[in-house]
Amino acid sequence: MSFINYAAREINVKIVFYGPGLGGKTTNLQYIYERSNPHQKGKLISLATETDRTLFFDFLPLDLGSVRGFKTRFHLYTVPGQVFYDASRKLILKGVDGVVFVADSQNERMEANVESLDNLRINLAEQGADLERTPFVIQYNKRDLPNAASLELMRRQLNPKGVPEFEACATSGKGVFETLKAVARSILQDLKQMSK
Ligand SMILES: Nc1nc2c(ncn2[C@@H]2O[C@H](COP(=O)(O)OP(=O)(O)O)[C@@H](O)[C@H]2O)c(=O)[nH]1
Ligand SMILES: [Mg+2]
Repeated sequence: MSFINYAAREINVKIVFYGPGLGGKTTNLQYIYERSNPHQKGKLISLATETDRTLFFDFLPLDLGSVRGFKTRFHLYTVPGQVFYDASRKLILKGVDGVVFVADSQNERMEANVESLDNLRINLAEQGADLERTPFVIQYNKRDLPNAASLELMRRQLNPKGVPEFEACATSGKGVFETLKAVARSILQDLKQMSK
């Protein structure tokens, strides 16, 4: 549910990075934050729980396009991945415009990936949203690790519908902006469709 600020001529959109604990959501956000223009970004805010942190910041990327003369301000959030933080995840998902699912490529995390994706679907449905109708991309992170599952296996388990997918190594930044741009593009397409 994007929010329009007429005075500033800005459309505010919310992007949530979802996925299993320790998959690399926070690393993605930190990488994006560090490389965003200081004049275009807000503070990096961290809400800490005992074992996990939710990160948030907003920025105004000038290269990601505008809609009908309105600039778009992106609000990026990570969710805590651990199973028991479901209430926080639900809260963070409220009013989401687009989702990046950060999957952990390590073989032994496949079950956690599947579980987290199911959890995303359920939590969206609870707020009357449908993952199939939400701008959504998948990132296969940690491709640099020797115990990474094959792309075919990951695709079969996590992306049967063939949404845009990206291989990444968030620690080096490989694939991070490609992923972000893809979800941004998909959100902007939606907005343009709605404003017709
Ligand atoms: N080898 C490798 N490690 C990564 C990658 N992305 C994140 N990590 C590491 O995985 C751990 C968990 O990452 P974090 O971003 O905190 O995961 P989150 O729980 O999803 O937010 C950290 O030690 C990261 O440095 C990656 O692409 N490759
Ligand atoms: Mg995190």
